[in-house]
Amino acid sequence: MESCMLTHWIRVKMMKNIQIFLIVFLTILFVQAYPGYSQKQQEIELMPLAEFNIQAPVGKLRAIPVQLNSKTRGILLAYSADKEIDPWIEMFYPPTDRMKIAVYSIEGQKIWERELGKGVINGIWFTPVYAFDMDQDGTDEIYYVNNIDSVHILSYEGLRLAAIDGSTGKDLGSWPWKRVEQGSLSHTFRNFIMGGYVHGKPVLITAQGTYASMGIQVWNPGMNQRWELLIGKDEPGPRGSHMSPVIDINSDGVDDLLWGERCIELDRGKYLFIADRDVYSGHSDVIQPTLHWPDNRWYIFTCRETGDQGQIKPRVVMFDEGGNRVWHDLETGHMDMGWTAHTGPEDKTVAFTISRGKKVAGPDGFFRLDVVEYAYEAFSGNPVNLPFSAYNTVPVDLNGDGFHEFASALDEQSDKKIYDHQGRVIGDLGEKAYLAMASKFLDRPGEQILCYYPDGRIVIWGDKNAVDSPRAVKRYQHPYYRQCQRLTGTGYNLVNLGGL
Ligand SMILES: [Ca+2]
Ligand SMILES: [Ca+2]
Ligand SMILES: [Ca+2]
Ligand SMILES: [Ca+2]
Repeated sequence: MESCMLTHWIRVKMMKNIQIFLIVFLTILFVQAYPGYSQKQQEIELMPLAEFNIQAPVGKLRAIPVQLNSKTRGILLAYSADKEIDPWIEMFYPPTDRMKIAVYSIEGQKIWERELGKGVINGIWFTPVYAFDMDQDGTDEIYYVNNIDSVHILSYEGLRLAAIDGSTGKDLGSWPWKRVEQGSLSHTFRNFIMGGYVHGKPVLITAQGTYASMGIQVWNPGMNQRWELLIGKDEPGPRGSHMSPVIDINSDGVDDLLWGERCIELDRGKYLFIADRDVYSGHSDVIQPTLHWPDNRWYIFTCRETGDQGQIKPRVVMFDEGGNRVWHDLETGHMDMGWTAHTGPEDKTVAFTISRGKKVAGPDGFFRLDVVEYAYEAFSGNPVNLPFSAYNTVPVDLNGDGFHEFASALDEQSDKKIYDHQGRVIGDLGEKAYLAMASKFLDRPGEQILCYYPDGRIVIWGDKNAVDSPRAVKRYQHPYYRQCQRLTGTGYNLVNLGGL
């Protein structure tokens, strides 16, 4: 009797052990198959992944990932001691320092540096910078707008499209820069450089204007002009934007440029659509392609200033990928800045913008007064309350779960903190930090943030515990991802990846 009970006891004990073993074994298998799941347990731990000093005071700095050869990527820095110099006459001021372009390794070693001429102005509208491999030899060329006149800093005759070798900084070529606008300083100096692919072949885009007459030129390798589009100031339809996304919106193998609400395919320069062509003739500060992940369709978020005679309404419009209105809001307000972003854990897509009063800018930086924030559920337009102040934030997926955190470090009015979607502070970049890039530019999990500091320090921040989820990997592999990364030295394109 006793031995029978003992056998039963041993059997129960063994079954329990087998159960425990199975649970542990299956958990290990699950965690290995879905690393993003286990990563949710880990708190974000912000740390400097690289830190170096460029040994010069910095007012405004732009950064772009640059391909040095087929294997190695570096970082292009374009900067001077001056803050952003804007062409609007109430914000423009004369430069006090020469602009530099430099390439550093991702570990912080200087590879080369060039000081540009006295007539080259450190402002994103005067001097856009772009890195692109037009001849497909594995090394990016660097394209920028040069001014060869060192006395007349506002010369237009002196402007050139310049190309230099990304790995050495040596000159590759120089071409005249198109003039399409004879208006005010602010209307005249609005220059852009972008790139894209037509059935796998690279094309370079140069463009001018935003508010009145506008020009877009597309170049084949060898700088032969493929096509040009001139938009007269009285032509119907919207003007340009301060953002200039390049995206294959209809997935036909030909990239398309969103020039304001005008969607232009890059092969022959034909319009796919002009959204709001007959009802809107102003410019939208925000033009942001936004992916609806469940059905893999793009939407386009736009935010508008006061338009002609203040009659333009609505101020905020979401379009579908064919340029048709999905929803709109607000009849008044000067809308300025904004983004869309995907927040976890159950993928809520949010569209955010602000209205503002006066804006002042100069040697002390950018300041907006009377800022009011607006946020929406991106695809329905239903208002949402964000649990943090999103003004001056940039969406970034630090922990690699495929959803965005928010770094508040764009301007003087940012608090330099990083917020999660619940509004919790999960990191601090330091009170003097300014964000220049937020994407995956290091070969490690998660996205990273490159910050510059007035004393010349560059810090690349990232999450120590980052693990890439399957969704995050899908983002990084999307062709639009790399297109957005190239745009951080031209236009206000620092937030574009929030849409993906
Ligand atoms: Ca090349
Ligand atoms: Ca296309
Ligand atoms: Ca504007
Ligand atoms: Ca995240």
